[in-house]
Amino acid sequence: MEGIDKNKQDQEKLSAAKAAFQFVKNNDVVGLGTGSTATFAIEELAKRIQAGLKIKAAASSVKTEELALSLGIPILKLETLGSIDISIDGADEFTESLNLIKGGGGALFREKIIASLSKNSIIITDSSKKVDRLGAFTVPVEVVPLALQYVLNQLAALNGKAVLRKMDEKTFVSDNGNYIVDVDFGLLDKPEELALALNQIDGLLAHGLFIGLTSKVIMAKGDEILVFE
Ligand code: ABF
Repeated sequence: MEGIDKNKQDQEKLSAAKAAFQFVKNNDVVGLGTGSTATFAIEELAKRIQAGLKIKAAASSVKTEELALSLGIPILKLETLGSIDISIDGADEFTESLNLIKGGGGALFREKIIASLSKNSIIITDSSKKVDRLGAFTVPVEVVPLALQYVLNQLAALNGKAVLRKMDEKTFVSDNGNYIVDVDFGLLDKPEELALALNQIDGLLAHGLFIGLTSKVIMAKGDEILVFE
């Protein structure tokens, strides 16, 4: 990463995570994101529960659920929840208009369900995630395996350069048993239009463009906290 070392970046992630807790109230149902920034928030939440905060949580991935349970955070089943009071998650890129690319960690579908259920969807980031235009980070899409070739055809028709995600030389499989395809569409002039086009593709379960789902982005930059809403 240019311009910021990992320690400083982690410090910013932690500061952004702490700043999000001014919005968490007793008895809230809290949606928990996935990724290294969300992990800072989950660890901070555990400390606040030990100090007396009473909340219940919903997890956006198996990894997050395991971490939360190991830290004593009570977890509700996502399928039982009609709404979530507040969610705290990271992002791969965001713009000042609160559009995001998410899914670098492969948890985009559950993250999107949590964001969609949330009355207050808060994104926390270090200063590397803010961009003028989305798209330097490829757009992850989650694909039902039997539809892979069909979806690849449709992505090519949208001028996307698609790469099937691998991990340790094996095809990456999401928590939902699906593939993740990372698609390079170049820098996006109209992310809203691309999101609508991707929504039309059968077999494409979810994509990492989060448009109009975010209440605020809390970004730490050095010692400063910047809030975009
Ligand atoms: C999740 O974690 C994802 O949507 C996003 O891909 C990723 C960001 O990871 P990190 O916080 O480690 O940069 O929020």
